[in-house]
Amino acid sequence: MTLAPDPSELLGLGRSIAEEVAQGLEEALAGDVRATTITSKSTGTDLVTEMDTWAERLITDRILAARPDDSIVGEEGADVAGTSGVSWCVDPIDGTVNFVHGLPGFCVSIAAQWQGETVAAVVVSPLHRDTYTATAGGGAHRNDEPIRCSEPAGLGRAVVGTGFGYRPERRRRQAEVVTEVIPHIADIRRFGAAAVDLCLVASGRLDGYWEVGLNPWDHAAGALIAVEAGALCSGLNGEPPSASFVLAAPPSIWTELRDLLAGAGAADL
Ligand code: LIP
Repeated sequence: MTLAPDPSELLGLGRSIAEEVAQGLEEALAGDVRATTITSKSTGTDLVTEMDTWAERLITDRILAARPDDSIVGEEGADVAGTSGVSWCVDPIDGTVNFVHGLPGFCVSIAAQWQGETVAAVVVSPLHRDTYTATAGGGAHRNDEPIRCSEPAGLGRAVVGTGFGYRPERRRRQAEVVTEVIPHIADIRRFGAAAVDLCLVASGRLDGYWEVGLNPWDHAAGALIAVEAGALCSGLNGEPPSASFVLAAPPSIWTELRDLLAGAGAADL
């Protein structure tokens, strides 16, 4: 029988790798990222830089050097089948558009999963100087200080984040949903990296976040950090976060926000 791993050990490994990669990304910004090779994936706005590829290779190499029997899935195609029961879900640069434009908010996101459940998570946002971490049952931290989600009295006081996918028709619908939502909340934000948005909910800087169409590497780490900080994070009906829907918010407004989004057709995209 395979023994369950120690989440703290997985976090230590993931964190050291994420911080190394984040430093490399910050150094790359000293040059002209837009002058390097940039290609696109699903649509012309879904960018991949040389640094995405570099970062994913480095993360994969470092994990396998330390834990050769683990599995790895990554945004840029990493797909390693292991035997240990531990799987790593990696977004080498979440918020690639921010990175290309030198805007704060891109991050390195790494989740370690045991038998399908995320047990350790790290999100490093280098330009914010923020390292968010969590282990299952061990709480969430920013730069080693414990964090908690906010406790807004109601939706009218809530600053809520969201994101837009890359397909033009979906984006148009997502923008229409925002026009339905914004009259009922304090304000809306679109920062450009799902993992950071979830960590902003965890730290109480955002009072909620939703998005449709995310991939597992976008939300795996951030969702554990949000939940460990006291937020609720799931699909619209309480199911696990998925491409269908991710909604993270403090318990005090989760249901109100869910009802508002459902009424605005946020899931019908
Ligand atoms: C992006 C996100 C962004 C979201 C996009 C996309 P990428 O990830 O984190 O916030 O709106 O749909 O998934 O492509 O930069 O890794």
